[in-house]
Amino acid sequence: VNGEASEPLERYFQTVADVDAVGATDVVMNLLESGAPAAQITGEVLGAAQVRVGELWEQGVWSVADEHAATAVTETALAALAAATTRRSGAQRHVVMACAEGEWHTLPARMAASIVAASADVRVTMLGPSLPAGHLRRRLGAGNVTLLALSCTLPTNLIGAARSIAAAHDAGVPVIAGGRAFGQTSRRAEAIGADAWAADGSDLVGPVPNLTGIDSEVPLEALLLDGVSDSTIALAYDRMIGAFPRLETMTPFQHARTRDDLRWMARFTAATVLTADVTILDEFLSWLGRLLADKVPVPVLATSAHLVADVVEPQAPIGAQLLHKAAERFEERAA
Ligand code: B12
Repeated sequence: VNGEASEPLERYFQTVADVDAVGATDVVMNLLESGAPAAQITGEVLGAAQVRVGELWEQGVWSVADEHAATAVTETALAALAAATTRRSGAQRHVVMACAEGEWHTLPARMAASIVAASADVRVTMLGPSLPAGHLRRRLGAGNVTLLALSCTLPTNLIGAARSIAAAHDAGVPVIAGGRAFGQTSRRAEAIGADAWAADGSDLVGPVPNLTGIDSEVPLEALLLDGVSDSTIALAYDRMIGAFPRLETMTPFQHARTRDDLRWMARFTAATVLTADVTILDEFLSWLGRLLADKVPVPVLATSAHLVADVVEPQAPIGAQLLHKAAERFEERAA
């Protein structure tokens, strides 16, 4: 796939944009027949196309419906690829793939799982979206599991991921964590007690990590910020309207969406408190700034982050400090 570079990606993306699942499957199967490894097709074609889908949604060019249709096409193409490459094996190793509680991005996990399933002697069980830790514990406790592969896409679901890791350790099963929420280094995964972090599904056929048995106790502040009450959000919201009276003219729908955004600020702060990794808040505020670029000016967004920090401070002083500082950095970056 490399070299003449993005050509297969462009061909594939066209089928996705046309919602042509048959064409998409053809592109993928042709690549496989011409000798491209499944992992490369998954990462550089299917995965790269999905990243582009996300960007088009983020820019408001594509609707949620366009994204759903595109994702359905990639799910079909991935299923065909997996069916063609999965090996029936003696299954020395049994990898259970699960998504953290709250996590509905299953396609990244499925991509990683299909890469593993293409190796001999590995069996993969895919447990799908948002799995409560108690039920994961029961499934892992049934025995005969070598490894839990834990996928997490949204950093706000790292709290659920921490619970999943504790459940696996309770069952004596080591955990390799992966997915977008963990970022580009092992730092966040280590912070929540994972035994290893991996960027790629192919790492799941490497050495099984030792079970460290470390369970990160989710800090109370993180839990309070993640479950921030409606009345706390309403307080920050009222102060925001007070500071920017012309926002009063927004539609009821816009008012509700704005409160949602304030809640996301508190929840991404929770993930930052949990992992002690401030890049979570930096990436989030940059993302929100891009998402709202033509609707909300940077100073308004920065001020609203400060207001959220103020209202959560009595319950979450560490988080409040982290959010204030991140709001300052956000404004500096934008200047
Ligand atoms: C499709 C999609 C959805 C679908 C998912 C359907 C499905 N069946 O999966 C739906 C509609 C459910 C969805 C919902 C949401 N989404 Co969404 N979604 C996407 C999109 C466009 C593609 C996801 C995908 O297929 N990725 C496939 C590849 C690209 O993922 P990957 O993480 O790189 O995975 C690779 C590796 O990380 C690795 N890997 C993954 N897991 C694991 C595990 C292990 C153990 C290992 C070793 C490796 C590994 O292997 C993969 C293959 O190489 C992404 C864009 C993106 N960049 O991912 C947005 C995106 C992730 N979503 C986003 C958002 C905001 C949301 C929502 C909050 C929207 C909303 N307001 O409701 C909700 C949240 C849902 C929830 N609570 O989980 C944002 C997140 C931004 C942020 N700040 O973090 C993104 C980035 C879009 C964007 N550009 O803004 N989404």
